[in-house]
Parts: sequence; C-alpha cells; structure tokens
Amino acid sequence: MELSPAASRLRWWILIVALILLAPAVRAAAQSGGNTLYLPVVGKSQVQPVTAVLKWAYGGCYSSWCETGWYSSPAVLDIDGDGRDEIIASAYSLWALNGETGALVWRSGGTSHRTWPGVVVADLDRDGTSEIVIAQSGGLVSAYRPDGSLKWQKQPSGGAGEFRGLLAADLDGNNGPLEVIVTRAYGSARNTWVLDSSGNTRAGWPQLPLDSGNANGYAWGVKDPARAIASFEKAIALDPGNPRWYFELDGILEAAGAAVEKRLALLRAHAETVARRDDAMTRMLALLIRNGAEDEALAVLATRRFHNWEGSDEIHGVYVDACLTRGHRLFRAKDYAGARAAYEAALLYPENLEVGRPYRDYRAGEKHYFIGLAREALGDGAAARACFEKAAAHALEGASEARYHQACALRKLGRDEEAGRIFAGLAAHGAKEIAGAGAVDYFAKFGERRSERARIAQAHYLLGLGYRGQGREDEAVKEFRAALELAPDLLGARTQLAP
Ligand SMILES: [Ca+2]
Ligand SMILES: [Ca+2]
Ligand SMILES: [Ca+2]
Repeated sequence: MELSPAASRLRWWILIVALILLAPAVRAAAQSGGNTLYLPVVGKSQVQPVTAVLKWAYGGCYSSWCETGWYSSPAVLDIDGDGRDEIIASAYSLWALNGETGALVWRSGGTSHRTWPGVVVADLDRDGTSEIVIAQSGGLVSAYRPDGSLKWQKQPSGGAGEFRGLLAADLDGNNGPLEVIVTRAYGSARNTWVLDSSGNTRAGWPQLPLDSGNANGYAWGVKDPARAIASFEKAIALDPGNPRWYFELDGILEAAGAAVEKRLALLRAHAETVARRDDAMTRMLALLIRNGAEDEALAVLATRRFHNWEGSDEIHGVYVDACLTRGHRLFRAKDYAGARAAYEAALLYPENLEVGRPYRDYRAGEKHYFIGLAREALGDGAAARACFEKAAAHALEGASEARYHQACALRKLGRDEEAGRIFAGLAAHGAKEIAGAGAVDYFAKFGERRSERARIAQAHYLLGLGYRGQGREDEAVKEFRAALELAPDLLGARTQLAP
C-alpha cells in the first residue's frame, strides 16, 4: 500500500517519539548487563540507511568458471593463528579464502563429489586445533586440518547415497572427543551414522537396519505398504466420500505391486467420489487403459475438463496411452484405418486437458512409427516411409522405450545396422541394471525416486525390447513377463505381450 506523504511523515514521527521515550529504558537494561546496546535505525530520509556493501565475490572460483554451489554454508576459522578469520567453503572441493580480500589461501579435495551440508569447524579430538569437516555425495565424510591437508576420509555408508546432514557434538556426553553425525538422502531406513573423532563408525550405528521391515522407524523414501493400506482402508470405512483416500490408496497399491484389476475395482466401486478429483480420476483412467477399457477412458478424456494447476503433463501422457492402446487393438483386429485415426489422435493436444504442446514431444517418434505401420498396412508405402523417416529422425540418447521405437523405424527404412546397435544397447542396458551393476542416479529424480521394484521392472522391459528387436522372441517374452511380475501396471510390457 502506498501511504500519502503526510501519512508517511506522521508514521515516521510516531516512530521517532517512541524511540525517544524508550531510549532510557533500553540503555538502562543494556547497561545493567555491563554491555552497550546499539539499536540499528533504518529510515527513508532522516537517517542514513544501513546498506550492505559488497566487499568481494567469486572467492574460490577458477579463472574462467566456478564450481556449482549447492546448499553448503561456509564457516569461519583463523587457520594460521594471525587473529584474522579465514572463510572456509565447499561446493565440490574445499577451499580457504582470505576474509579481507577473498583471495584463495588453499584448495583441497577433488571436484567429483558435491557438498550439500554446511561446513563444520570443530576441535573433534579436543587437542586444541580445529578440524574442518565436510560431508558429500559418494557417501564421503572428510576431516581436514587448518592447513588444508586431509586428516581422514571415510565412507560409512559404503559410498552409496549423498550425505545431506552433518553435525559435530559431544553426543555421548563424555566431555571428551566430539562425535560426527551424518545423514544421507536415500530411500532406506538406514540413513544416519555416528562417527568417532577419527572417522570410525561408532558401534550401534546405523540404528535402523535395512532388513528390519521398518519396524524401528521411518525415513524418506521408505514405505510400509501393508500398514499404509490398512490405514487408508480404515479412513475409507469412516469417510467413504473423500476422493483423496482413493487417490492416495491407489498410489500405495501401485508401489506395492498390486494387480491392476484389483486397483481398478476399488476405484470403480467409488467412481462418483473418484470423479470429484482430477488426480484420482487420472489414476482411474490409467487403470482403465491397463484393463482393456481404453475406449471408456477416451470417452472421459474427450469430455472432462482437467484443471492443470501444477502445469503437469501427466494427463496428456494418459491420453496418449489411451490413443495408442486403442490403435494397437484396432491394428490387431486389422482395422487399419481405425488404427491410423487412433494413432494420429495421439499427436493432438486437446484443449480440455489444459496441457500445451511442448517444445519437444519425446513420444512423437513412437506415434509416427505406429502411424507409419497403419499406413503401410493400408498400402500407402510412400506415406508410411515418410512417417518412419520422422520417427527415426528424433535425436534420442540412452536406453528407453522411445529408443526402441526409433530403432524399429530405422529397420523399416532398411538401416538395419543402426537399428541393431540400438537393440543391442537396450539389451545390454537392461541386463546391466538387472545385474545391479548400473549406477543409480538418485538425484536426477529428486523427490520422486521410483521404487527399486519399478526400476528393475523397467530393466526387464528394456532387455525384452532389445531381445524382441534382435528376433530373440522366447527370451523377450520371458523378460516382459518378469517385468509384469514386478510392476503389473507397466503398460509397455502389457502391450508387448498382447496377443
Ligand atoms: Ca587467519
Ligand atoms: Ca583437533
Ligand atoms: Ca564424545
């Protein structure tokens, strides 16, 4: 709100008078403790404003770049005993800076592990000299001396996960050496360690073993589906008209690998309530598609307005799944014109879904490949070829379902060698993940890490796609079945196994 100049002046004078009246009391209170109390006064015109002045910046940067900083706060320590504090900071490497100029005093450690928790300065072993402690990704905990040399470095978690919490304290209250507590971001109840002042993991830690069935506690990414399902079933019994319960419960049933028939039956039994929430309805549509009722899903998708508050494209993904699934069914029934129409509908962005056409559609290749198949079956070879060209042209990397369809399109174009390389890559990637050799990037999907079950299911699916591309049919079918054992709602695997 803008105050008129008169009102603004009046407000200012009230403040001045209040300060004059309060000043003796404040001074008396401050002086009684033997200290002088200074009150900062910030004003618009009468008093010079207190302004932060930048002294230096980019400390610890290289000549042409800086390490990316995360959440780690710096610390101060007089590393050389000259009475002036240095700044100790870490992004990936650890550095000490001259507090006056920002000039680099020393740099230690490498640039492969990022530092999330703040730098801790404490005299861990109580020998009169402070240690500098940092905790990082790669499960690293390191203690440095004030001169930047490494005192010890440990991986209490065996290197898995990223440490995001760090504290030094006399945890056992023995008035002796300090203990170091680290916590990691990882989908496991095993996430807290206590180290002694030399970095050795203290006996009795971590206190929540992975195989305890979470009986001892909970942690980020750790769920106890049986208990959660029981709680939601109770909530539904008490308050069956709340659509939220169905949305939440279905998410837990999905994580628990429940059968899609059972999940759909629950939502169908409360369809009117489910229809009151877009997110619950979205789950029901996904289940309809997986239960052979994609036409029913498409009927809802054609008429219902989805309010996309969060800007998510999830509902459009469900729409594409429904279109493609209908196309596949019609194609199998040799209704190629119907299949083509269904596949082409997948290219649309219906207005009632409130999802805008993205700059880049990652599933466009898949859609064009299927349109090409339908047009080929309809006898229009040239048009089919144009579709396969489009499907093959997408720049894709890594192992994914989209990559498989790209390879299928390449093969249609006679580019067998390129296709073969992709199929082999998919198989190799899937096999490696299944063998547990694949490094999991827990941070790329921060906050939404998929369960281990879903991850392995995806690996079996990709291995199956690789085999199918290579014409190894029996092995492919075996992998798709293995994928569905783990994740019964994995649509791609269901599609691949459709008769
Ligand atoms: Ca100093
Ligand atoms: Ca020390
Ligand atoms: Ca202690």
